Amino acid sequence: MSAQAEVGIVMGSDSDLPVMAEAGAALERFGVAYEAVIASAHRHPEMVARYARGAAEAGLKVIIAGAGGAAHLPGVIASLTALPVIGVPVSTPHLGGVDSLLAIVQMPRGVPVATMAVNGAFNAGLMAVQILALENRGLQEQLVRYRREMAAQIEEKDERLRRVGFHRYKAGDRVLHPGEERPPD
Ligand code: RP5
Repeated sequence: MSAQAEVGIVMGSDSDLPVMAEAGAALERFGVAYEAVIASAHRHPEMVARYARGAAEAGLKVIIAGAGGAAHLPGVIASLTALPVIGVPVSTPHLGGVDSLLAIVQMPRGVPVATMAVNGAFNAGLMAVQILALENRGLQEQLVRYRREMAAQIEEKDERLRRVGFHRYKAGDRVLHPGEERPPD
């Protein structure tokens, strides 16, 4: 039996999947159970309302919502639940995601959405982990280790740069951030 999901990752379209999968990657890194859902605020508002209204009762503690363009999904979900909602503006072909960012970040007083950077789904996952860690000692310890790992990697990069020199330090050789996948050749 799979574990009860603590985080719901909701996206407005399957075209958001490549970006929103990063939120799942962050949660998996910390062993946090989540569910992923496609539910559009414009194309299927009833489904969004049902999901948001039932989320707390279903055992979710945090919702991550990502959408692009007229990205009303995170705000609509936030209006229908008292759970913390983390918004991920997904980049768009015409306006580069500034449209998504502004649509998500400019919430009215009283209904906040914690808005990440454009395509910042990995950080959304991390933010969810940090919220859950408030009541979970194991997650707190994992977060401390994660930060230490990042610091160690900076030192490793610095050491390599000093060793091989500015011109021989190729970006392709660079040490990856914790949780970052090496891009395909
Ligand atoms: C938004 O419209 C979705 O979140 C997606 O980012 C964007 C485009 O959706 P598709 O036309 O690719 O389904 O609602």
